[in-house]
Amino acid sequence: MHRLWIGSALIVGLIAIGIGSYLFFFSSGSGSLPDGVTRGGQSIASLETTNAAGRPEKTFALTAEEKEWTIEEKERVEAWTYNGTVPGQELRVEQGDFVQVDVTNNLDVPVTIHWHGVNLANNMDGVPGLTQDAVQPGESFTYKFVAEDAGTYWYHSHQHSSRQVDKGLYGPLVVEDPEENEDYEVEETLMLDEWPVHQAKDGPASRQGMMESRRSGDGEADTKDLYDTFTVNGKAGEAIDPLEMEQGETARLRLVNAGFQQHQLAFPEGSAEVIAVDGEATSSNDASADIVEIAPGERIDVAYTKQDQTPVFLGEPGNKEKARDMRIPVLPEGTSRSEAAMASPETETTARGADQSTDTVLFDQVPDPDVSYTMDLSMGMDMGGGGMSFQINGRTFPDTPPIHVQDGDIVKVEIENNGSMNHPMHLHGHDFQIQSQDGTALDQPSVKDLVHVKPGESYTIYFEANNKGEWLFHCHDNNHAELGMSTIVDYDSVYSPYDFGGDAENHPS
Ligand SMILES: [Cu+2]
Repeated sequence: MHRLWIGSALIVGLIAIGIGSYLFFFSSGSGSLPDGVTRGGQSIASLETTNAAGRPEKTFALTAEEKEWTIEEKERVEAWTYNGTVPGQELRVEQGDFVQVDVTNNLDVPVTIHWHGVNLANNMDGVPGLTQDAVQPGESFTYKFVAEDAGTYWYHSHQHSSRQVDKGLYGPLVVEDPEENEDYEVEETLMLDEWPVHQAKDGPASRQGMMESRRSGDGEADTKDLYDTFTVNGKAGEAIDPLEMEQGETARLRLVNAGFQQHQLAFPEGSAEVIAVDGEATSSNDASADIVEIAPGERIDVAYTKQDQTPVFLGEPGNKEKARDMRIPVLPEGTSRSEAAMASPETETTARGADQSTDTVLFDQVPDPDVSYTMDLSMGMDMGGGGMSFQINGRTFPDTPPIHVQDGDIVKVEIENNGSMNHPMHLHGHDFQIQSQDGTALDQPSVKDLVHVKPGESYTIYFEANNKGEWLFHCHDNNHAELGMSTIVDYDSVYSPYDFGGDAENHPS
C-alpha cells in the first residue's frame, strides 16, 4: 500500500515536471515573439471557442489552391485562390448564426484565414505564430465563430499577407441583419484590389516610391510602382460586371478594399449615401458623399440611387491612368457600356471625417483610460540590409513595444503619423471609438476597426479590453506590415504557445 502510494506520487510528480517543462518550452523557449509580450497565465489555445448551442449553423468549405485567373481578356495571372475564384466565394450568414469554415490547403505554402472585423475567440483569429500554427500544405483547419454583429466583413490569409493577399487569397463575408427593414432593389459586394499583371512585383515596397512620396506628399507613392492593374471583384475594364439598375432603384453596395492602396469611387452628385463603415451603421445626419474614399482593409457600404436612365461609370475620379481599369458600369435596360460616361460630381466632398460617425458608440463620454499608449508611426532605414522599414515607436515588428492590457481595461491609443506615407491601422478582435482627430474632438465619434492615418495626422482612439488574447494591431498596407509596422495588444492573463518562424514557417505579416 505504502509502496503503491510512493509509486503513484512519483508518477504524478514526473507528469507534473513533464507538463511544467512543456509549458516552459512553449511559453518561454525557442520563441521569437517580442520580448515584451507576457508569457504567463492561460494558453490562448485553451480559450473557449464558441459552440453552436442551439444557434442556426452555417458550414462552408474553402480550399486554398492555385489557379490561372483571367483579369481581363489577355490579362492572366497565376493567382492563389479560395475555391478557384478571386475573390473567394461570398460567405453569407445571418446575425446570430454559428459559422464553421473548413479550410483545406492545396497550395505548396502554409496559409491561414483571418476574419477581418469579426470579434471572435482569439484562437480563431488566423494569425500564424500568434493565434495558431499556419495550416500546412495538404492539411486542414476548422474556424468557428458566432456572427454576433451584422455588417460587411471579409476574410483573407494572414500568412505572409503582403504576398498571399496580393495573390488573391481573400473573399467577402456578409452578416445579414434579419431585422433590416431597408429594402434595396440591388445588392452587390465590390472588392477592390490592384495587381502587378505586366510586371514583377519586386518587393514589399518601392524605395524610389518612398523618396517620391517624401518629395510629392503623395502618401501612396511607394505602392504605386508595384501594381499596374486595378480590379473590381477580380476583374478589370471590360470584364467588370455591370450593375443593372433602373431609374429610382437603390443599390446597397458593400465596398471592401482588399488592396494595399486607397481607392475612391465617384458617384453622380447627390446619388450616394454612406450607410455603414467597417460594418457599423452610420448616423443618419449627413452621410451623403459624392466621392467615397476607402482605405486598404476598410469596408464602406453605400446606398446608391439611380437618378435617371443614363448609363454611367462609377470609378476613380481624375485622370489616373490605372484607374481606367476600375470602372463599374451602371446600365439601365437598353443601354450599353460604350454609351457610359464617368460620373463626375461637382463637389469634392469625401466620406471621411464627420460623415463616418456611427449610430452606436462604445462610450457616451470620453472615458478615463486604464492604459495609455502612444503609437508613433514613422519610416526609416533598416541599418542591417540598407532597405526601408516602417516603424512603431522607432522599432520594427516583432520588436515593437506591445500594448499591455488586463481584462476590462479601457485603453487609449494616440496614433500619430510622422512619416510621409498613409497608414490604415487595423485592430484585431475589438472595435474602437475614434474620439478625436488632430487634437480636435469629433462632433460625433465613429466606431471602427480601422483608422486611416495620413501623413501629419493624429487620431485618439479608445477601446475596451473585453476579448482576451494576443491581438495584432497593424498597418493594412500589408507591404508596410511586412516591413515592420505591427504591434500586439497583449492581455496579461493569457499567452500564445506559438512562435514566429519554426517548423510551421509562421509568418504573420
Ligand atoms: Cu502603412
